[in-house]
Amino acid sequence: MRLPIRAVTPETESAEIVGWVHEVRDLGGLSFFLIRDRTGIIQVTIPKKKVPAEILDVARSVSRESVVRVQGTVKAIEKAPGGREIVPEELEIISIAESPLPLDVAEKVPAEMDTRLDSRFLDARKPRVRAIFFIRSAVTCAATAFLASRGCVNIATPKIVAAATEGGTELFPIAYFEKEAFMNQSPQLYKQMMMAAGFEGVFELGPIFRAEEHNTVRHLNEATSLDVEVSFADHNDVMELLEDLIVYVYDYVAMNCAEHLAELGVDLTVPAKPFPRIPYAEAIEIANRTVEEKIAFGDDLSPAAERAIGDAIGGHYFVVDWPTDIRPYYAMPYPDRPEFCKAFDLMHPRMELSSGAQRVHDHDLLVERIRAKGLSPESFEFYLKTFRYGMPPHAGWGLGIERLVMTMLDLGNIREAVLFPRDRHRLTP
Ligand code: AMO
Repeated sequence: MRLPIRAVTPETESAEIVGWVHEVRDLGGLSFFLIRDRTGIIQVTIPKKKVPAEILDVARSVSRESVVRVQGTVKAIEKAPGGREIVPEELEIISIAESPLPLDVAEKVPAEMDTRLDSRFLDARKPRVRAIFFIRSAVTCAATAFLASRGCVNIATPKIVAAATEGGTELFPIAYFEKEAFMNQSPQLYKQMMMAAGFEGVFELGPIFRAEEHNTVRHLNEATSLDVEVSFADHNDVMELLEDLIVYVYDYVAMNCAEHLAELGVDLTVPAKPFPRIPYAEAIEIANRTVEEKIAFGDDLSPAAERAIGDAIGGHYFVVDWPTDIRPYYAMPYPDRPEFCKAFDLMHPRMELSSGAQRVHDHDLLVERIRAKGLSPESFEFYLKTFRYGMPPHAGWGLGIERLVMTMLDLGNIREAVLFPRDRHRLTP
């Protein structure tokens, strides 16, 4: 029976393993292979004089990254990875790999990001790259389990839609029979509609599509968002929920992904609660102490401003109390100072991770806000309708999963945190 490579120890007497040929070395009388599966690497040693001729024939014809099956005797040997090796009694090539490889999985030859992404399946065989995606899996599993434990219902909403949510720009139009349609920018309208449906708490983990022209290390044209909406809650309630989630997920990864973190050389520090809440006006003051291009009241925070504030704070923080004019129509203005609204951004010192707000739940005010943004209430009728038959007050947020993983693991490029990135220039694989 096949054993995962990690399960083969110096005490194992005999083992069958299946994996990819990571490295081949020939030292005259001895051949060495390193065989890799998702659990680890093992050395296979072939003493040429002691093994049957068939094994030698197979060993000579095998290429790097081929899939092989090895059945043999396990021996303790100090210098080998894991302190053990296998001397084969059987060696079988299950699937031969062509040579040369488009990419060096053993990472002796470094590769550019584009080369890596062109052969992502090979790139993902690298233990370091695999570690990122195993941690990403832990992050999304932990985050969704956390939200379910807080009573939120897992929903799925359409990605083919008729209207923009985050303003009229940055939409991908698509051909949808005889109608005009778009790829959805955010589940915003749908998650709010489920508050009208009485679900009280919902979450969705899914793709968002942004036709942003800029090509940066922190933007994708298809990203993954964890969206949350909660009824009878205000912006403070959902900020607390978000900060609890971040701490829970960091904790979970620290406890369950030690090996993958070690593979990446990441010493994970779980952020401490509560994260500072910094009013927008104060945030621009902090930024303007050091940034060259000053931020005027009513401007969005530039990447330089975000860095400056991040350096000053040194950890996760919220920017709260934003000017109503620069937030979407659905953000609730403060009743006593309507030029500010109950919107927030969750920031990592390096970049924005999440945006959210208490929402406008009053139909007429919402229509007014949509108009004030120069949008037409008619195109939002399917959404506005849900505000006319009993809509509870509600609040929520959207959290970018790639940015969460990128900042958690200190990755230099958001493309490291997504298997098959979609950016300005990349549509395959
Ligand atoms: P926003 O547009 O700020 O808010 O998006 C929420 C979060 O999603 C991530 N994100 C992206 N990540 C990578 N590339 C992109 N192009 C990209 N765009 C967004 C970010 C961002 O903070 N409807 C609101 C959320 C809400 O209010 O509930 C929204 O979509 O991490």
